[in-house]
Order: sequence, then C-alpha cells, then structure tokens
Amino acid sequence: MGAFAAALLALLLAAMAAPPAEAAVGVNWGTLSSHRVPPPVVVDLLRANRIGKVKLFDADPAVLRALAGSGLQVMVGVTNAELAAVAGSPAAADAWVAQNVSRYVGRGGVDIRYIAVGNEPFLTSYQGQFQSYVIPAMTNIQQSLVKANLASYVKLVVPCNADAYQSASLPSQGVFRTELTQIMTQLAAFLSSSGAPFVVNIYPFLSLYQSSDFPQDYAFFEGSTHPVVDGPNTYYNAFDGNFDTLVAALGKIGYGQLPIAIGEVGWPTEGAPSANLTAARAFNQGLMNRVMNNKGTPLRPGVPPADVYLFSLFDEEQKSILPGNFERHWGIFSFDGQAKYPLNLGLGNPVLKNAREVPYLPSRWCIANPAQNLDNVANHLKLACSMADCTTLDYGGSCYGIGEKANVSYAFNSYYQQQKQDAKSCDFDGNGMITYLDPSMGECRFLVGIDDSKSSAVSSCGCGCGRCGGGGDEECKQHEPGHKGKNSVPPHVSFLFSPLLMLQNAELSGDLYANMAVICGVYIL
Ligand SMILES: *[C@@H]1O[C@H](CO)[C@@H](O)[C@H](O)[C@H]1NC(C)=O
Ligand SMILES: *[C@@H]1O[C@H](CO)[C@@H](O)[C@H](O)[C@H]1NC(C)=O
Ligand SMILES: CC(=O)N[C@H]1CO[C@H](CO)[C@@H](O)[C@@H]1O
Repeated sequence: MGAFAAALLALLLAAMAAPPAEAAVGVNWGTLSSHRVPPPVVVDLLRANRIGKVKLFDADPAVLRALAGSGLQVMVGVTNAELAAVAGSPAAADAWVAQNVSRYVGRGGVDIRYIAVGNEPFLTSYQGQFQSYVIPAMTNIQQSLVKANLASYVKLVVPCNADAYQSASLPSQGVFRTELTQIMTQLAAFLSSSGAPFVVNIYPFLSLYQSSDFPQDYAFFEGSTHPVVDGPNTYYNAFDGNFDTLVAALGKIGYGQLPIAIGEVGWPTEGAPSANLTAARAFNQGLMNRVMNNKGTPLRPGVPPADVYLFSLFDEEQKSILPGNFERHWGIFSFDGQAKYPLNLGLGNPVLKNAREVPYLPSRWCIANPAQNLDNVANHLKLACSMADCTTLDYGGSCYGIGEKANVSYAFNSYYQQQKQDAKSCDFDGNGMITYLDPSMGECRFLVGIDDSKSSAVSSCGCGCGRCGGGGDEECKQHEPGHKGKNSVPPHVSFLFSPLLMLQNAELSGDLYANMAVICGVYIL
C-alpha cells in the first residue's frame, strides 16, 4: 500500500471512529391558538423549510395524522396533567402508548422518535407537584414501549427548564437544585442507558427580561463587552454559559458525558422592551450560526447540542400572559404561517418560506362604528380583550400608540375574528361595524382569522395583513389568480394600491389584475 493510500485509509478510519458531531434543527409546534393553521398546511410549511424535526407538547390526533408519511421526526409529549395517572398505573401507561404512539407508527405512519415525559415538570413555580411522578412515569412508559416492541426506536426524554440548575454564577459551578439531586441522578442514569439526550430549555431572553443588570450583549452571539471568565474558559454568550452550567451539573452527578439537546430556545418579537423583530432575528440567526459551525462550548469543544428545537413555530394568542405579553409572540412565523423576519436555518433555504394555501376567513374586519362616540365601550373592550388577544396594544407591542378609537377597533376585530366572524360578535351594542377595508396601519396588523373547519383551502395570501407588498410579495405571487372570488368580498369594494406596488407586481407575472387581486386579498370590481 502506498503512503498516500495508507494516509487515506487512516483518515477514513479516523472519520469512522469519530463521526463529526452535527446538530439538527427542529421546531416546537404548539397549538394554543384560536386561529390554527390546518395541520396539513403546517406540515407543508415544515417541509418547504426543510425542517426535519418537530416537537409537540401533546399527541393531538389531527396533528399526528398530518405528520403521517411526512418523513418528519416527531417528539410527542405526555402532559404534566397526565403524569400522575401514567406514573400510578402500568395499564394507564400501556393505554397512553397504544393511543398516542403505537397506532401512528409503522410504514407510512408517523416517525415518532421521542416521548417527552412531562414538560418542565421540575419548574420551581410548580412547587414540586409533578416531581415525584417523573421517574415512575418513565419506568412505566418504558415498559409499555418494550411490550409494544418500540423500545429500541422510541426514546424517553424529560424537557427541563434551566431553573433545575440555574443558580450558579460561573458555569463550572453548575449544580442541580438540592432537592432534585436524586431525581436528576436517576434521570441521567435512565437517559444514559437508553441512549437519549438530556433535554433542556435555554432562554437568554428571560435572563435579560428578568434582570436589569444582565449585560444585553451577553444575551446575543456577537461577542460581549462583559464576557464571563471561568478559570481557563471565557464565555461570550449566555447560551454557551448556560449550556456549560448544565454540563458541569451533570458532571457532578457522574454524567458529564451525557448528550444534551435543546428542547426550547428562541426570542419573542413583541411584548417587552427587548422583544422586537431585530433582536429576535439577531438571536435566532446567531444561534443557528453558532450551532451550524459545530464548535461546541468550552466544556464540550467540537460537540454541539444533539438537537436544537426553536421556540416557537407560531405565535399562539391563547397562551397565558402571566409571564408577560411576550409569551404570545415567540413564533418565527406569525399565527398564520407568515415569516416574521428573514432567517437562515442552515437547511438549504436562505430565508424562511411562508405557509401556502392558508384558508383565511373572508377579508372583512370589525371596527368601532365611526358614527358612535366611545363613551360606552369600556366593558366591551374589556370583554373582547379577555377572550381575544390585545397584547399588541400595550407598550412594546406592534399596535402601541395607534390611538384610542383604533385601540377599540383593534380589540373588536380580535374578538370578531376569534368568533370566526360571527356577525353578532361585532355588535357591541351598536358600537361595532363590519368593514371590507383593511384597517391595518403601519406595523399594526388587524388580523383576519383562519377557517379551521376546512383542512386546507384557497388563500387570499394573508393580506388582510398589510404585509404583502412589504416583503411578502415573493410569496404572494406564488398564489394562483384563479383563487380570486373565493373570498366573499362584495364587488363594490375598492382598495388603494400604491402605484409602485402595482408596478412591481405587474412585472412579476404580467397579469396586473390577478396580482392586484392577490396582493391584499381584496378584489377590484
Ligand atoms: C430591540 O431589542 C434590542 C435588545 O434588547 C434593543 O437593544 C433594541 O433597542 C430594541 N430595538 C427597538 C427598535 O426597540
Ligand atoms: C390603547 O390601549 C393600550 C393598552 O390597553 C393603552 O396602553 C393605551 O393607552 C391605549 N391608547 C389610548 C389612546 O387610549
Ligand atoms: C397528550 C395527549 O395528547 N394524550 C392523548 C392520548 O390519547 C388519548 C386518547 O386518544 C387522548 O385522550 C389524550 O389526550
């Protein structure tokens, strides 16, 4: 064998012995929304963006049916509320696995790879109420998987909040909360023996939000004027610091080599001073670049996280705002699957692709009746905002500062759309009025809801949205002109198009009428 061939062989062997570690990017798909994009449309969106992994918080049959045959790898979840039952009874665990896993897997079925046993069950604010169920629930479900012949394929994990260990000031001092030491040791042993990663949720945004002296640039990935020096290691971003705090904590219970996956990580786009599009884009793109370069962290050089699931796929306007208004605005896509900002996930598309064929309700809105004064709307406003989402009206929201009357219109419309445009829901004792003219202004988008009675339908391009024409044109032009007329907009409606926009769109396909029709879902004559 020549020296060259020998060197080549040595290289090959080395490559085989140590396959280069690579992180895979996935997303969290939550469904706490009254405007749910139909699951088949979501699956198309995931595939168009080449996202190969998805993490669910439950095992919703409609979602799982849509994922069948998609090739996506799926994590389903035992909810915290289900933990006690599953922990207390092997039969309950068998039933859970039969109903939520076994019946979906197999040829042409759903590629379920993980079951999350609880969601952040050790969260400090739960005051230990789920803690004792976790290991027994895992044990029972593992037995059920063995019986179902799925144990070698489907692995159990427990997504943990970083508050399980977060108290340390230096990463090397990382240690699990004292009351969790025993459970974490059992959990790590379990994961280690089954070859599953420790799953942790990391949120530099929350560190910044909760602490006024948290150095802002340390939350991002562009280097920091306040690096954390920890012995021989220097940390320039909170993500790495947090990750290595976990590595250190695992090391102290004897599992310093356990693979780690990131169950949730992301940045919201509104609802707090540091939540905005620029910051969200900077964080998520920085994270993707960080992960894609496979450099790892000081304690795990060259070993990136096993998987990274972005939080979140969509904005979810039914989430609790107890933590803050930002809670409803974590999506890389708006509620209806439109990209909020350019993001390269490193999966082949330079930017995110929008959802297509979203079945919007007709292009109409509910606003405050201009003929009425606003003397008697306070209670209506309160009711509307208690049911639907008005967080965008607050300071730090995209509709902040639109004025009193517009505030009322916004609230009325949110409620009206949530009620699926039921005419009665726009009454408000005569203070409401239905309009066919998009009341959106600037960044403030008056939404049009989604018709989730259909599984998919024609699209008006989401353009109630004031979004098309401002960067969404690329997607708009992909919609077929043949769809016009499906949205029941009366023929007398006209719309002010910017001449420039018309010109741009006419150029795109040469069919001015069709493009005007799809630009904003309102049809001329
Ligand atoms: C967006 O958030 C970042 C991060 O906190 C902040 O530095 C920036 O000023 C914010 N931008 C705007 C326009 O509010
Ligand atoms: C609009 O509503 C928001 C949120 O309730 C409030 O902060 C703001 O002051 C309102 N604006 C006017 C002009 O009433
Ligand atoms: C978490 C989850 O979705 N669990 C489901 C398992 O299956 C049963 C029966 O279909 C549902 O009732 C549970 O909600």
